Amino acid sequence: MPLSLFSRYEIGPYTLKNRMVMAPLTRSRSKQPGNIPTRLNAFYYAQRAGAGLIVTEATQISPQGQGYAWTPGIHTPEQVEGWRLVAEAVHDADGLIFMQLWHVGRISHPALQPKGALPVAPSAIAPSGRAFITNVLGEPEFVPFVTPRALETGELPEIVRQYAQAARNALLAGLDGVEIHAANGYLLDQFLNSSTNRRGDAYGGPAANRARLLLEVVDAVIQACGSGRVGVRLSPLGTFNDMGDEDPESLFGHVAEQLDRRDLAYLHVVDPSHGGHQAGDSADPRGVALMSLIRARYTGTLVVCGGYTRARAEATLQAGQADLVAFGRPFLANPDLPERFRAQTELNTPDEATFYGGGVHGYVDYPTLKQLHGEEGLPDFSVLEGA
Ligand code: 8OZ
Repeated sequence: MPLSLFSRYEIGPYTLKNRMVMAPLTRSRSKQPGNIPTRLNAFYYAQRAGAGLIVTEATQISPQGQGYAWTPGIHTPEQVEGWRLVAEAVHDADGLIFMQLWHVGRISHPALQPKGALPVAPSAIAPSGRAFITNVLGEPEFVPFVTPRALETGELPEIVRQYAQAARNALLAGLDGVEIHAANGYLLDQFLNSSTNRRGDAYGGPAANRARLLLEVVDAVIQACGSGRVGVRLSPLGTFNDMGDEDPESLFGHVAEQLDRRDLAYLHVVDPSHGGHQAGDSADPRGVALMSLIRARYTGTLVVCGGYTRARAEATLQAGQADLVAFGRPFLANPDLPERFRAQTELNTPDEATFYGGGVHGYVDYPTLKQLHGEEGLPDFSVLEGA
């Protein structure tokens, strides 16, 4: 059989049944108070266990790491128990699942921070745009970002320690590994990019300094989990969350080279030739060359993500430009995406209105092909309401 999305693939100690990764997707549906995963969340992930690998929604490593209402954490015993439901459900459905570890840095708001503190960042530079918080009535609200507080050099070891502890907690909950979120304008990406990092210490200035915090986190998490259970996600040229770098080729070339020395499970790159998060974002013309540079410098498993169709994913694998392809919105709306790709059949359309917050609707009620064709009944969602 020629290499395809449906060939097996080995990463670290695991064999993926296909080369389709479910991309990390924020859904803001954890139990309140406490940001705790639930049976409903477990059901959602288990529905998508046909992926070769699931990467969970971004999950905060600490209270300070939270930047959006209702996102789950992995820093309390209750959260570990909640994630255990998710891991067990995915494993029962023959899936593999890594947890994406997240500290948002400046993409937060005092309303979400312990004791109403300012969010933290490499430098005191406010992002443009708005934070997604809840008001005193617990209703969702968008409010302008504030200027964050620059972290002291002496605070960084504690953040590194929190990543390692979160990784241990993820394994304790039964997840198969972790992905360090260093993309999309959150804390580690804020350290990487020159537009958000104006530090004068060993963590600012030249690219090698700006990459230091990421590499310290990677090494600490490897110590906690073993390198074969650790992935890293980057978004070179990304503009989401008001990001930018003066010399992305040098920065991401250096990061790819450094990560290559660490025998990771994989490097996951948000394809810079795709454009950004928002519809209408245009592709950066430097994207294709930068992806080739990363592919050349990083010799391990490369996962790519960003607007891939089945056909483009197959072509990317055949051309040797990546080893695995991650799908976000297609997996969100099609729990049986691998089967649909195999059958080359129609896809459900994702409903943006139900992406963040809410319950069953727009979460676990996207039908499978078999349900659409009446070959299978719909689950009884009432048992999941309020679960
Ligand atoms: C969209 C909305 C909220 C969070 C990311 C974790 O961009 C996110 C995210 C995306 O990586």
